[in-house]
Amino acid sequence: MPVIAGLVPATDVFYCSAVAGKVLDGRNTPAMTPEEFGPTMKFLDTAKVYIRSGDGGAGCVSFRREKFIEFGGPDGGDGGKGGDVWVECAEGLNTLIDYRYQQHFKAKTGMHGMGRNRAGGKGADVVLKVPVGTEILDAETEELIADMTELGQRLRIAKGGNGGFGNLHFVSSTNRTPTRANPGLPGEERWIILRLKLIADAGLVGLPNAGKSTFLAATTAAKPKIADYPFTTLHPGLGVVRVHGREFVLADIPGLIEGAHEGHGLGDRFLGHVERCSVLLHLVDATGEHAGKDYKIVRHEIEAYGEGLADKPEIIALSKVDSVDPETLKKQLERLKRATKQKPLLLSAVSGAGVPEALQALMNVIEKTRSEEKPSRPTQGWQP
Ligand SMILES: Nc1nc2c(ncn2[C@@H]2O[C@H](COP(=O)(O)OP(=O)(O)OP(=O)(O)O)[C@@H](O)[C@H]2O)c(=O)[nH]1
Ligand SMILES: [Mg+2]
Repeated sequence: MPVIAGLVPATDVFYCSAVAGKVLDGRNTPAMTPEEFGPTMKFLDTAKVYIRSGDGGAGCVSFRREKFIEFGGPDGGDGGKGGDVWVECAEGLNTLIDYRYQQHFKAKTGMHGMGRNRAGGKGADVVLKVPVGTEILDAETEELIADMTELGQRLRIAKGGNGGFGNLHFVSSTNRTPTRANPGLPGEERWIILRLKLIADAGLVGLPNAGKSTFLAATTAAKPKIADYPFTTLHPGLGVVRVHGREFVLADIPGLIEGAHEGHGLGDRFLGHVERCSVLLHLVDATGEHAGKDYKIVRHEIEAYGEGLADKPEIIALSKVDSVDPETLKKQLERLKRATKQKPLLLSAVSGAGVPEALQALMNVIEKTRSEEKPSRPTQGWQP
């Protein structure tokens, strides 16, 4: 069974990709340190892919002809089934970058039937390995075919054609020597869209430069790029936060600006990566011009994006509180309070002030969601 996508090493941090050659050769590469990935990080969260399952093999027309054997008769075998196309949630993948290099996946045709009643073999399947959190959509209708959310989850998305019957199948009381056999059935073909929506418990949102990546770096082992200019983060990053022995996954996405839903800045498509989160941490820069207005800009974009994001629990925090004087801090806090109608947290990812409180607030919401999602225990045990 050919394995398609190459494996990208799994790390705590969201390092996707990179050394194209290493990824492309389709082998599991040895674990690399984040440094080895180098500056040319590549991330791909949508890919359009053509899939085709294999045709069935043709049935065979054959008659037994042997010296000294008087009554030979038909002995054409059936054709083999065509190969299927599967998608599988694979470990160690966190990007769809492999699908930039290959977009066509075809399973093999079934083997034809043969004489002496030999059936053809099944065509080889093809397996598309995808990271956890990948949605499979029909490219034409955009209908959701599957949501791959669990490791090892496997789904057949195109069934191979059945093999045709050989002439042995057509023997009847009135026709002892049928000379017909069926061709195999054709396989299915379609274009599909793979869309990765990362799986994280909490998501960071805010304007560019709000300190999102700094917060991720301060609270997890992730090492995102941090700099004093907008759009430092160009693709999402993940890290694991540990709070009092419990863990949750935090996602950092590129900053949003006014009009992001119309494509301004980097657009709002990265919001897809916080769609599955239980809670959002909205950071508002205390050194910004007007904390209230800044909050409303991002909030407006979240609402314009839709997909239920605006209904998610949101924890609001004024960030970078270490770099403003008390008077400005008070003013910004007042503005933010007025805009949000709640009491925001105050934090500084650099000094660490307010960070434990923010993490605890996130953890509380996540724990609540987890306990609600826990399946109720079966009341009766297994019985034969
Ligand atoms: N003094 C101080 N500076 C901070 C703090 N948090 C972030 N910064 C600085 O603010 C700048 C922007 O920080 P980033 O973490 O890159 O901001 P971001 O929100 O990830 O920005 P984008 O990725 O562009 O959306 C950097 O120069 C950081 O060093 C903080 O708590 N205190
Ligand atoms: Mg950033």
